[in-house]
Amino acid sequence: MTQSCYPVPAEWAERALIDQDRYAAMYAEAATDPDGFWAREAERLDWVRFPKRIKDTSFEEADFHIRWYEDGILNVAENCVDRHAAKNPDRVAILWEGDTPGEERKISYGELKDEVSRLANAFKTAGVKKGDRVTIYLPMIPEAAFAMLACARIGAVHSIVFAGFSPDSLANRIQDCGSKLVITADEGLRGGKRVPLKANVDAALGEDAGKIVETVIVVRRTGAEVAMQEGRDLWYHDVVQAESTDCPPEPMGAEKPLFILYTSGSTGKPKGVLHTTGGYLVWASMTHQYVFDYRPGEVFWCAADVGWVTGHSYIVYGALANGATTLMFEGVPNYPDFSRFWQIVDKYQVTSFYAAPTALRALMREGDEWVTKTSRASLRVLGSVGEPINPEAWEWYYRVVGDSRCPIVDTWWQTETGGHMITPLPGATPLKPGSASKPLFGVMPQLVDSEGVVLEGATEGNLVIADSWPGQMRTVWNDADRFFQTYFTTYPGKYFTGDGCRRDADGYYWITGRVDDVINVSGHRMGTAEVESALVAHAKVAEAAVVGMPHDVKGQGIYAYVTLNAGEEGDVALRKELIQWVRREIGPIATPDALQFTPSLPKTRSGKIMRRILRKIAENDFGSLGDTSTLADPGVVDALIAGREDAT
Ligand code: 6R9
Repeated sequence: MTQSCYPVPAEWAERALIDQDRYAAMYAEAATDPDGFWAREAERLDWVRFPKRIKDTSFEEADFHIRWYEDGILNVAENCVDRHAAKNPDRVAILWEGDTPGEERKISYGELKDEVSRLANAFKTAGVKKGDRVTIYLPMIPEAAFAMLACARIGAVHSIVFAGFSPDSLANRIQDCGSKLVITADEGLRGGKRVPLKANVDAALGEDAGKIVETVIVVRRTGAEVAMQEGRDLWYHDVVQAESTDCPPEPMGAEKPLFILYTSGSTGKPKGVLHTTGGYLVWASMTHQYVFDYRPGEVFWCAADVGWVTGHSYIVYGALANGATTLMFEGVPNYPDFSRFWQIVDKYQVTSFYAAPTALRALMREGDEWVTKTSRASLRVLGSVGEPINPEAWEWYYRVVGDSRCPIVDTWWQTETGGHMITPLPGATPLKPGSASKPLFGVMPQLVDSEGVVLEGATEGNLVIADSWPGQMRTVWNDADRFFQTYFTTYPGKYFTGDGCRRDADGYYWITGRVDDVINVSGHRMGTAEVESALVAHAKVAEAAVVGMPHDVKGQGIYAYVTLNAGEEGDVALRKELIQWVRREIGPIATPDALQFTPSLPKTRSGKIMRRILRKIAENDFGSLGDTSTLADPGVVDALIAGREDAT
């Protein structure tokens, strides 16, 4: 296979913060003198007390602990807001572009400080104290960032639930972390469509979650009429109006929780990934600066949603810690037409643009003209995140969007890692389309075989990280045991990422995708077990197995195999009903792309479903089903193949 490689352009090597030599020197220093390296990187933040203890970590079972900057004291909102407001009060912190073209807001650092302080005071008035949890269920409006920073300001722990999740998913997340306050909007607006957020909150609080939540603050976004429950629900504009803009930031220990973000794993129940204060912010700030080669004054646009980790680390925390102007877009790439992204780039003179391959593939198939009719001359760096980017989409991004001028940083990382881990640096790394390339400072990737043997040189295996880095998650909320079991027992002494990976002869890493029961739909993680439990919750379903299938735009689609209860008939109407059912239970992102009824599932004699076979059939690849002799009933395979064509 021939493979293209783009050298670092000379002008980039010259002007970039980090060139090839500097990358090598910094990588070596972080490995040999982590305390020295990370103490220096910590200087990028303002500390109430600068830490003396820097790295204190062990992945070994007997002595398992992850602590960074433990004796340091700081406040995240102070670092993301106040220190910039003091120096540059008029600099724009947030540029907001609404769903409808022409709707916009500009919030300066000075204004941001007032907004965040008022809301922080309103949280306090509502009884929120240091360490309490607040659930944020908001669309992409500046109030989402205000709410995050207001929590950070008073030491409350936020848990953002993506506004596309269902009332049930919201209720589960509220209950798991015990939020006493929920902040939401009357409705969301995406691509001209309204999302009934307040009504979803009401539904979520109907049952057990309703016993925990004391206050619901509602932002007026569309002006729709919504039910307000006396004694519980308050309008945002009423509560903040009554509050002062003076709210001293709470001094926080570096290892105190900053936020919880739920993410899918191999089991049915999403995990509450916990990030803490000091290490996370150093990591978010450092990666934002180096990976996008960010310079003050530039306009940075991360097109993710704040409901995902990418939005947390790069729309809000990393960008604002660096005093950047961050762009927040409420809408979608194809509304009102396929040119929207690039029109926004021109309108705000965006310098860095960061998006998921799924969005690029969706735009790519609409033709180049939507892109080429815009200028995009302001762009310097392009970023990709969330899933492997196929070389075809990479080349299109590079040639058509970036006019063969802008380096592409293909950033591999996870909710668990807090920020970028393996990625090119624009002034240091020759680019290979489809490869996330090289590890960042302090990141020690290894490839291991299924026995845990470390593989050297050009090879392929399971991706593990051999030592801790500051942005690493600290625990699963309320379940330290699950944290250890999930990430540190498969390959003892190492963090297991759940991803497969290839390393080429130049030491470049190529992520091949998940090796566990997680599928990546449009850059969003979905646990197959979550979809399965939603399906079996339907009265007519006996059993379900869900696998990923290749999908042109989404990367992976969701393929469900369903066995019905005796006497039920799997017809077109029921297929539709089940697909809608999953959508309602979890949210639109979990909507199955294909659903096949089958009299039984392929199981081993010990009752384990052989997903390998189900994946092959979903891929329409019947020739290489592998060994089927261990199946309890090998005949099931023929039935599955016969039923394949009725699946969609
Ligand atoms: C940031 C984010 C994490 C999973 C991860 C991997 C996949 C993310 C990628 C990538 C190939 C990249 N992934 N970035 N695969 N190349 N540049 O997406 O976090 O939602 O937790 O997903 O996404 O499989 O394990 P999260």
